[in-house]
Amino acid sequence: MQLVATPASHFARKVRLLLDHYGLAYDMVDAGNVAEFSEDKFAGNPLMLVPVLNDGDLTVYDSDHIAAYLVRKHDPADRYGVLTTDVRELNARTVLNGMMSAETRLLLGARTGLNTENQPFFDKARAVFTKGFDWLDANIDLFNAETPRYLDFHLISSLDHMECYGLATPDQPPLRVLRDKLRGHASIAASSPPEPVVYA
Ligand SMILES: N[C@@H](CCC(=O)N[C@@H](CS)C(=O)NCC(=O)O)C(=O)O
Repeated sequence: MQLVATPASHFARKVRLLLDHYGLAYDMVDAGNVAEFSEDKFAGNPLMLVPVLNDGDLTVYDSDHIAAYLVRKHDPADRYGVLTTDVRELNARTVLNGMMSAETRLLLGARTGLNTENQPFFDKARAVFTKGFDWLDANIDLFNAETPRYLDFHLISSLDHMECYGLATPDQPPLRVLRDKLRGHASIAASSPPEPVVYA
């Protein structure tokens, strides 16, 4: 299997955490600067986003779609709760995906030369972090620091990425405790984002 991603990508990390917890081997192909849009960079994904999974003849786009594909193929018992139909858990997934998109908006805006300060479009992205942290704190019972599941992989991928790029960090003590406990698992720490890459 081949995962087209970047070492710092938060959307890719939740898939990598699942692959790692299953002990599935894969090669990571670094897509480099995802703000660029050369045709072949994204393994045929017309949305020009990573991650993309290549598995034999199959190509799978989108992190949650890839996660569900891996579960159906390798873990019918769904040990990490990827195929949940619980409405609150799926709301949490939606909130986290929205926060992660806000991260991308700010980073790629700045990376492509936009001034992201005092601009309503980017101010709204930053407000998503504040409101998102409040929502996560109010729904903290959905997470499990002792035996992490896909939702926990999702949370730590977002929080670590935000911090790595200096975007935001939660003030809520329970959320910080949860984050630190998740970071304490060697299986999670192993894929922590590297120092941010600065593209010329
Ligand atoms: N819904 C997609 C979002 C993926 C995404 O936004 N990936 C970022 C990198 S972490 C990206 O490729 N961004 C390029 C862009 O927004 O142009 C998923 O879950 O895989």
